[in-house]
Amino acid sequence: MAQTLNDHDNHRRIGISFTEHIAESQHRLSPAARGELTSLLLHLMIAAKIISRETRKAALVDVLGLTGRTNIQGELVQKLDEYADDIIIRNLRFTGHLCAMASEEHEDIIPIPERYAIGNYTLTFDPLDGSSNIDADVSIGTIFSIQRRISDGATGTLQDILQRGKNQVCAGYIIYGPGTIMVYTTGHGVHGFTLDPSVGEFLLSHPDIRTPDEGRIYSVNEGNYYRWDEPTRALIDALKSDRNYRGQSYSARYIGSLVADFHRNLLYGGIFLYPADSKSPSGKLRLLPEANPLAFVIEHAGGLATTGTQRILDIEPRRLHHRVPLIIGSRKDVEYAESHYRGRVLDNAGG
Ligand code: P6P
Repeated sequence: MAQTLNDHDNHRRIGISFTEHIAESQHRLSPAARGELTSLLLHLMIAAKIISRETRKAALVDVLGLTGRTNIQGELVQKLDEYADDIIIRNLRFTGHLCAMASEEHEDIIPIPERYAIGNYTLTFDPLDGSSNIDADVSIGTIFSIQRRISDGATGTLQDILQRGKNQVCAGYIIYGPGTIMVYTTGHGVHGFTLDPSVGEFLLSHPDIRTPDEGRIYSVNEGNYYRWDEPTRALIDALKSDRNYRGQSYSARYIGSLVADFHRNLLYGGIFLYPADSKSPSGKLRLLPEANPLAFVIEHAGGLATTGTQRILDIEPRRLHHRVPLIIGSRKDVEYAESHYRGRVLDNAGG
């Protein structure tokens, strides 16, 4: 007996392709849409598939690279994050959907070459975050943020890129780990897709992700402890003990790869922190290609993202590589963290 699917829920059917999911969602949510954002995302997924394939070879190439041979795979020997950056630019610039791009790897915005049409969106991305971990085969990821252009000139401008995170129309990431998983939101739920290499498609594996209201995991580089301010030290000391709003200690989990730490906490619950410290007074992570897209995802999954005193998505970007402290994850855990920076720490009763 063929399973009869409730059409309304077809877009939640495990195994549905990303292509079908995004087309159905677009039709359901904005029937008048011309499919520009859908097409943009499909081209981004092609780039992700190529990056996934190359990251799997990277370890092999590193071995080959040790022979010093400069064979066809020499192309792969170049820094993998530069490779990923190039793949994304080449696969997106011709689509006619973008007016400009910005990459963590480039000091300035990336214009669309004159030979291509200009579109109504911008793409800001971190092509391969955590790539210093690739030699140890640790999960790494691509993070992306899409905004609607606001300028009206012939080409996109920095103004189109320097928009608040709350204006994003779409954001997400691809994590290259034991599997390659793409997580995205357009503001209507957060959905995860797993790449099936035998099909060459991202298939729905995590429909409607909701992050737990409170977790049992905290993720921070404790090697920075003596560079933190007092509220940050007090917060981490509390999470490590039972002297916190939960009355029980948290487990420490820190991979040192933002997308991997974020993805685990998104699914299991918990809090990730990269606070400001005496060495990085504005924090280490970048607002536009990292904090904003992950904040957009976490908020649409029921969580929060803050600097400790300000909602990430409300921050007015001052420059392309604007850095911010980032505290992100389960709602109650982030609220508890914020209470330390307000000077009135929430107690067990959350009072
Ligand atoms: P630290 C990787 O270099 C990265 O940009 C993020 O992926 C990660 O969360 C952070 O830096 C790790 O930084 O100082 O703890 O090594």
